[in-house]
Amino acid sequence: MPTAPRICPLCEATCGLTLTVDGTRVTGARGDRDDVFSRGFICPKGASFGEVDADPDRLRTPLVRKDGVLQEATWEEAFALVARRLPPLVAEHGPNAVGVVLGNPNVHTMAGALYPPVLLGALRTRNLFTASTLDQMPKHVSSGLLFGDPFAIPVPDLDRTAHLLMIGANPLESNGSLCTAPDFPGRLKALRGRGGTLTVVDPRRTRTARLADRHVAVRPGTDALLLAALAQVLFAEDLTDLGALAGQVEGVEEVGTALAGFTPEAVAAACDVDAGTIRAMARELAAAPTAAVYGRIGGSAVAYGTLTNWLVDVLNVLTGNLDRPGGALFPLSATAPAPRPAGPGKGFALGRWTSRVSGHPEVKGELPMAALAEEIDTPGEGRVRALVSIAANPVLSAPDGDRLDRALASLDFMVCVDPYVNETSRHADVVLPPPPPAQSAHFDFALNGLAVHNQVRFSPPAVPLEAGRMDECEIHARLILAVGQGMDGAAPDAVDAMVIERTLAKAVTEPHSPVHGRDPQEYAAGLTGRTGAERRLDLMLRLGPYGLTLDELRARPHGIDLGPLTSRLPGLLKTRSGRVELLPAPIAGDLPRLRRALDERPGDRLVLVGRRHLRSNNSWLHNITALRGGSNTCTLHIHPDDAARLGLADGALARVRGEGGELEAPVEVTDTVRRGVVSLPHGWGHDRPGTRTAVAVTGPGVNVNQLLDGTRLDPLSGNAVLNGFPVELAPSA
Ligand SMILES: Nc1nc2c(c(=O)[nH]1)N[C@H]1C(S)=C(S)[C@@H](COP(=O)(O)OP(=O)(O)OC[C@H]3O[C@@H](n4cnc5c(=O)[nH]c(N)nc54)[C@H](O)[C@@H]3O)O[C@H]1N2
Ligand SMILES: Nc1nc2c(c(=O)[nH]1)N[C@H]1C(S)=C(S)[C@@H](COP(=O)(O)OP(=O)(O)OC[C@H]3O[C@@H](n4cnc5c(=O)[nH]c(N)nc54)[C@H](O)[C@@H]3O)O[C@H]1N2
Ligand code: SF4
Ligand SMILES: [Mo]
Repeated sequence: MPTAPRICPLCEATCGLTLTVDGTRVTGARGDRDDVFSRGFICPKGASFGEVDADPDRLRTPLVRKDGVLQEATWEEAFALVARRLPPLVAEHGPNAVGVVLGNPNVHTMAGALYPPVLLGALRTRNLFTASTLDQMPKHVSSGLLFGDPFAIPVPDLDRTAHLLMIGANPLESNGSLCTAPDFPGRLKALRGRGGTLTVVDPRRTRTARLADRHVAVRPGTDALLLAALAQVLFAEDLTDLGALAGQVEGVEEVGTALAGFTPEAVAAACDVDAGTIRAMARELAAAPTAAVYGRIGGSAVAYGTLTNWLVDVLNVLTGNLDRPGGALFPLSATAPAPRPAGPGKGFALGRWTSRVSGHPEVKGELPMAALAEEIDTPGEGRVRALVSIAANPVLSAPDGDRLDRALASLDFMVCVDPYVNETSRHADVVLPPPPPAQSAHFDFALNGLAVHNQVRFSPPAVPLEAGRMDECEIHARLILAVGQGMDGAAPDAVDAMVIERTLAKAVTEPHSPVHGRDPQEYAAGLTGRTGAERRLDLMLRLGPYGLTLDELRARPHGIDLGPLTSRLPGLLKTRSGRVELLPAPIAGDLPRLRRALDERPGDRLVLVGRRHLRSNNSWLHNITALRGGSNTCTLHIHPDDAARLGLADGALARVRGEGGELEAPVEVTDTVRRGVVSLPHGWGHDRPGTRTAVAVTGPGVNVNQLLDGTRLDPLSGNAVLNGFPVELAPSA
């Protein structure tokens, strides 16, 4: 049977797969042993690529609402309806009347990387909501403030570090995040194997925690206190050593002063971690020949998310580990802009405008996803009346899905780019379905910039596009043409030609550009690629730091190794000072809130945290039979002591109440979760009417985010607090 290489789009690890194919059908998937990065690794999700690809519930044609019902339609009808409905709404109510929602899979498609910025340029709306404010926005804010660039995200140098301090991440289930590393488990084992050490901070004894030398079962939401105390010990015991960073960082002493009150003794009770352990952790971090501090969802989607993410890099700086091999380094992807000469930049501004209803500050041009419902259902000037939603299911992934569900039903118009009719897209007037992944080309624009090793790979479509299907890049381009002004009748490639023209017009004027002084039209004519999207990729590669071309990538189907991560300071800094600004004003302004947390104690109150399962992926893989069952279920984890105190038996139903609502979930008594904490996974609750996911509705689970009302946010980033919020529990009647 013929085979085809394909990068897996199902998580951030970006493993290379070898698909066996039969016509347009994928009959099998195995790890590609020749892949320069993943070297044969595969997980159960990747192994189910064929089932994911062939899911019979994937839409084959666009749907258009007729007589209140979503019905099959032609592409022409679907885009014509968008063109007829959206522009008049904008003309009447202004650009902010159209909201845009961008979900997680956009980071896993070429279309999702290349077209949303163009769409937003055409719509000129300030109502942009993305999965970032349910996820990593605190990291963007921290990086924006520290380095002047919200996308300058250091990743732990997994393969060379001697000590890894991991905060609120569980890569044995998630396979890693903001740290692209195929076979993360193997890389952690290799760290231990070469004599390195791993500390995991997590209120649950996860599979990752079980691999660790030290597991610290912190009280949820208190990591900022814990990390502040680690920094305090470094200052107090004279253990700071900036190494090569000295002279490139300002504000070090000021951080020492600001954190002086966060002694291990002062934070111990709030974190429920004894002061001796905290001191030992700080000394280990300082003593390690190289070390990296790394945090993810458990340190991000929390009340002090930005402070936690800031402290992660403060610790990397104070121990001299930022930007050095074995520490936390900035990757350099093949499509990144070629490095500029070092010097001061424009810095990073927060809150250039605020949301209409609650006055949330914008961050990176985005408003909090948790505020989407109120922007739709609160009457008044500037209300969101129509929505373009691409690869998102916020009814399940964002707080208070019931309110959002009602809000979506009230919209004047909604268009979704999504392969399924699910909890969110069931409200659409038009659904534009992308083809299954095997029929799409693949390139990791974003994830290569977060990878623990510099490399580049391109997958052409593994199988031909089925008749009647439309490539997702073309869907996005046609959507832009349908909503944009003045491009009526243009072919979709015109969108790409326009982007190429603009990019080159600027690049030819830049002295450090490889195309400086060239004729833009002549250069554009020489780009290769089957499609406009591929020609854009070709251009980005050529303008990038390695001067590659798409043809070179095509000639190396298992990828090109671009070498280990290297130091990138001071060139990548874009702060106004041209240095790392260790104590930015917005951070200093949020520290009093953290000081108040020193005195907070939950008492008997339970708090809830999330969890992920290796065979899940947020809300949309529950329709794949091969990935269901076993331990991949929506149960409430609770410690035996808490279960006994509350009269909850294993397997019984518990009633869980939170600020946003109530639900009932089966109890799973387990001492892997610490006392005072319960855990429910997210992405479940597939029991709403009108969806077309036949497997997901059997055993739908419950929507944990219904326990939230959308008001708990990290104030600096607008990120939703999805971990460490209070709940009340009782046996179900
Ligand atoms: N309680 C709690 N809630 C959470 C989290 C948590 O830890 N706890 N995690 C949060 C995080 S980190 C994230 S990223 C969000 C994710 O939340 P969302 O961004 O809403 O992502 P998904 O739930 O994965 O939904 C993805 C949608 O994209 C569609 N899709 C799949 N493949 C494609 C494709 O190739 N193209 C297109 N156009 N669409 C596609 C799916 O059908 C689905 O409708 O959830 C957040 N919600
Ligand atoms: N199999 C699978 N893989 C995935 C996904 C998936 O849904 N399934 N989703 C993908 C996405 S969108 C993302 S963003 C990544 C996320 O990647 P990770 O962050 O590695 O994912 P989680 O498994 O949610 O790990 C978060 C951990 O934080 C812990 N935690 C909760 N609250 C706290 C706290 O207050 N403090 C500390 N220290 N820990 C806490 C939880 O117990 C949990 O073990 O995973 C990606 N990969
Ligand atoms: S680890 Fe992620 S990228 Fe690799 S096979 Fe599994 S789902 Fe795919
Ligand atoms: Mo995420």
